[in-house]
Amino acid sequence: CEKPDARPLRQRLLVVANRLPVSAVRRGEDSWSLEMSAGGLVSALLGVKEFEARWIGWAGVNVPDEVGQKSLTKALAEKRCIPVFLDEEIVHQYYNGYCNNILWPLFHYLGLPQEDRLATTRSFQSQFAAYKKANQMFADVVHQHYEEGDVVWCHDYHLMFLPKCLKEYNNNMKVGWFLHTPFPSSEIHRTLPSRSDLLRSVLAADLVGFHTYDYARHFVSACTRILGLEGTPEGVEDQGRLTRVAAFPIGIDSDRFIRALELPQVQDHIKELKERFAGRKVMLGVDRLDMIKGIPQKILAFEKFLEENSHWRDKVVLLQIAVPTRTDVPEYQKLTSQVHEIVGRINGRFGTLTAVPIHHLDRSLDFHALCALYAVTDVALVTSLRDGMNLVSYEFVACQDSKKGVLILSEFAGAAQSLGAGAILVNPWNITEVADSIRQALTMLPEEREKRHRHNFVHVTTHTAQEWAETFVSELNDTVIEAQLRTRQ
Ligand code: ADQ
Repeated sequence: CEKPDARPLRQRLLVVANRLPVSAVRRGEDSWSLEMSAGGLVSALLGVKEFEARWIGWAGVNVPDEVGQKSLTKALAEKRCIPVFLDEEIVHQYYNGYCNNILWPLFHYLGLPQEDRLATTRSFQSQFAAYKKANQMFADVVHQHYEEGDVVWCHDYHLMFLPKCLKEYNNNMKVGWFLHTPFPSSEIHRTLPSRSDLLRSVLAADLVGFHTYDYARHFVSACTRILGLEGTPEGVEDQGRLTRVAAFPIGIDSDRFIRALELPQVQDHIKELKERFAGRKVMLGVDRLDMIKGIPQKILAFEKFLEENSHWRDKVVLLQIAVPTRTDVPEYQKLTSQVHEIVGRINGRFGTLTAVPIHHLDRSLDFHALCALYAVTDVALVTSLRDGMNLVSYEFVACQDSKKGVLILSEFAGAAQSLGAGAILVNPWNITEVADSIRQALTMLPEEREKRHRHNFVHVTTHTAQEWAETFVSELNDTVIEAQLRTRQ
């Protein structure tokens, strides 16, 4: 039997992400309630048996006092989570500012905010300084908990400075970095005042991963054009040191969705939904309420479809479920009002006393309700203007093995590269094209639906989240071994 202080036999994996997979709510001076959130990354890593994963990140709460910090650290340790404490000012400048106001829109081709176009503006400089400071705070916590042999996997655009900070602590640390958003064309990246600093610090990692080959290619060409470094088929070379760059498309825990469909509570939900929408085809959109998701474009395309196909008006309903995010940011508030206004107008125009064509919910659904909705849907609509991958399209496919519904998918989502052969691909900016694809999807013959669904279902159930995580980490281990062999030669 294992001694309590024995070192684990499995390799330790330190997963560093801006947010921990746990939300903490303070109940008293030293008491906390913790709720695990089941996002894609969490379920990916829960399924990986080969490694012993620990999480390092911000718990999403401001804990200014030492008693609170100690008690939260203790409570989180039971969930294998290690907190990074960020104060309100840092969160404002680093998270709301540099991450969400600058990097997020830029990486999704929405450009830089007008007032930040010049590198000299105070807000840009102070936000970038806070970004670097926050990344250093993450590095300090990693350094405190690091043990020789650990693998450190840094996630996303919030932590582009982290690989450099970690290697400054310990050049032998195995460091991987993965981006969940697109990496834009080098022509876009070069508009960023801190473009070189960010690229250089990401390059300090041993392995850099993206969802698609295109994003990896954009990153390599940004390094060659902006930094003047050499791009090779393996990655980017700088003075004899290679940073490996590759595509690792994420997946979902498809079994979790498929199993959920058998549960009595999900079956009950399915029955209710079928009764509620009997005689009408169900179209579904599930998104965070973010400008990258193209929600207004989707709804306008649906309006155009109703306009041009009057016989469908009382035979189809669009359910749009949108979780509000970043609600304190003015652009997001504007988007919410815009969506409400369009939905109101269309319902006023095409609704009857007994039915409306669009049901729009501004909230999150629990997992079981979401699975039931996916299962009863005839046509799912994903119209992202840009999206790193888009897991909603995967989740829909996983829940459709009996119905074999149709997926309409934006060609600007990473998922278009994996589910493109089964989905109807659209340019979400082209409202006429999306409206036509809605008609095509609603009238598609069963054999065609079956063929398309089969293609996507096989992909979603074989390229899972677990496979994604295992492939990335084993590639990182191999990359470091190869680099060591190269230096010995
Ligand atoms: P997101 O932009 O959040 O992720 P997505 O990949 O679609 O986008 O994942 C959203 C997740 O939230 C899904 O698991 C979905 O079920 C859930 N969700 C969305 N709306 C919901 C609602 N109303 N109720 C309940 N759950 C809801 C970022 C990138 C993506 C990339 C992922 C993973 O922007 O491009 O695919 O990370 O790398």
